[in-house]
Amino acid sequence: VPLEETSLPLFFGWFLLPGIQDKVRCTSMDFLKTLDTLEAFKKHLPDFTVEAEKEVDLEQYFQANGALHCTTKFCDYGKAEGAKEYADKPIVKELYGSAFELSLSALFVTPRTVGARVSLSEDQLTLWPADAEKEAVPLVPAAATLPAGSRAHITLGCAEGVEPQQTGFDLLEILALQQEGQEGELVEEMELGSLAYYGKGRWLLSLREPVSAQACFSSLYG
Ligand code: 2AM
Repeated sequence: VPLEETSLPLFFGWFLLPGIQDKVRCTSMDFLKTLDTLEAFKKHLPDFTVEAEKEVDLEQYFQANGALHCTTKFCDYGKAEGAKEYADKPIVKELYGSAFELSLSALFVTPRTVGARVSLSEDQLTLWPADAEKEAVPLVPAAATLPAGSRAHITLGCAEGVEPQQTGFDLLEILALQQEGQEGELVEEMELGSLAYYGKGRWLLSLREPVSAQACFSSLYG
């Protein structure tokens, strides 16, 4: 009996190749290292942490978890809604194991998560589940009106006790503010790009040069 008929994976997604994982981790570390030394960050620190601390070491604050990837469909071994339908899609079968170039267009930090925004191409959107943004509506109501692919991200770290899926919700919140016309408060032109503040401890660094990341479309059984 083929494996696919006995069980479904934990999730499908694009898995970054090892070399580019190191590069993305380094870029993220550099960003965190710089961010927590900025006066603007210190000024907004009370939005970031409820504890009456004067400083926070962001590299310690976030815990990294496993291989870097961009989840397309969380299947939970078949228990998640639409898991089987996704796994059975001809395009998923056809492109399974293929190589892709993901475009990482921004880094973001919130009191809960740090992540990279992935800007999906038309081809990549064919693997994006139709309901990915809708699923987030109970937590981020404006997600209903955001374009498909808005939730696409790579989790780079989570604060203690925070689930990785939070990263996508945090990204959607920032994109919803942008859609409402809030540009964020431009804080600083950094080497990597422009840093803007969106309130409530939410920071977005729009990369001057998007990072192109080679990735394989596959799944994880875990
Ligand atoms: P992430 O995509 O934000 O990193 C295993 O837990 C992977 O599946 C993680 O990468 C995680 O989050 C993602 N994940 C977990 N639960 C999810 C859910 N309900 N919806 C979408 N993705 C989920």
